[in-house]
Amino acid sequence: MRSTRATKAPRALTVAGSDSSGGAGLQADLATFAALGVFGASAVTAVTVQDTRRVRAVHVMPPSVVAAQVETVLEDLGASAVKTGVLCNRAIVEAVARVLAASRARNLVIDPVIRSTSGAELLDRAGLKALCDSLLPLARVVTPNLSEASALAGIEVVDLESGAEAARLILRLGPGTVVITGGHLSGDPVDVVADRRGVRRLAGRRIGHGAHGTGCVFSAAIAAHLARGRGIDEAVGGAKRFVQDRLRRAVRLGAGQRLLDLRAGPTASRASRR
Ligand code: PXL
Repeated sequence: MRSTRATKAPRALTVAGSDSSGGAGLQADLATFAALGVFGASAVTAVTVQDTRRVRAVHVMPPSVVAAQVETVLEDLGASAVKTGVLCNRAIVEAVARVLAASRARNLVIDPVIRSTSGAELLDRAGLKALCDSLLPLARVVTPNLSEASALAGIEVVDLESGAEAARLILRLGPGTVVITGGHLSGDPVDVVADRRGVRRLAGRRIGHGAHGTGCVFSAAIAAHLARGRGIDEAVGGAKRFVQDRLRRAVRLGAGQRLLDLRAGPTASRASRR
């Protein structure tokens, strides 16, 4: 009998906010999935009004609408990996956790977004607690930056030593792997990775002065690699290379932060040579 799913093509779902600038959020996630050969679906958690300078407004979706999107996509298309970004509040976190647990979603990547670079709150305090209690235990990977790691671990993360300690503490909340991204460290951006095997460092090179959406693209790229059947080390390493490559070609499209170049194929590299 023919399967109702026509192909086994890899597919991933992002549960995230819309970024009207296109540089972060679900727009960056879907572009990343496509660039890495993965079909993308999305469940919208919030609509942000923002440009390259700042977030002007956040319009939060009803939790039931978020859960319904996730459920509907997983029932029909399925997903070989799921990524979460902006989740806003406890009700959305808990609704998403419930649906993901019920559908036994695989390869869950959590980007625990708390604030935008410009300072807008994208997850409130109760939402953060719910993320720790109900979402992290389901996660294959969680990818906090330094300040998100501080919030999750409850200790100040300022260097690689405190990063390693925080990674151990976050691992106890239940995810399979913790990757603390070092982009905000002074000097070279070294990531701290913790799993059952222990804690290690992943060296990187500083490229320019960062760009809007780097964290979204990193976690989406991990999800894409997992969706394609890669192991966790390959997925994290591949995602880091992807971010570095696209950061090298970052462009200033507006008056504020640069955006990663997520355009497909040769167009992107031709444009970057001009
Ligand atoms: O980069 C974090 C982020 C994720 N998702 C959305 C955002 C931002 C930061 O501004 O707006 C929708």
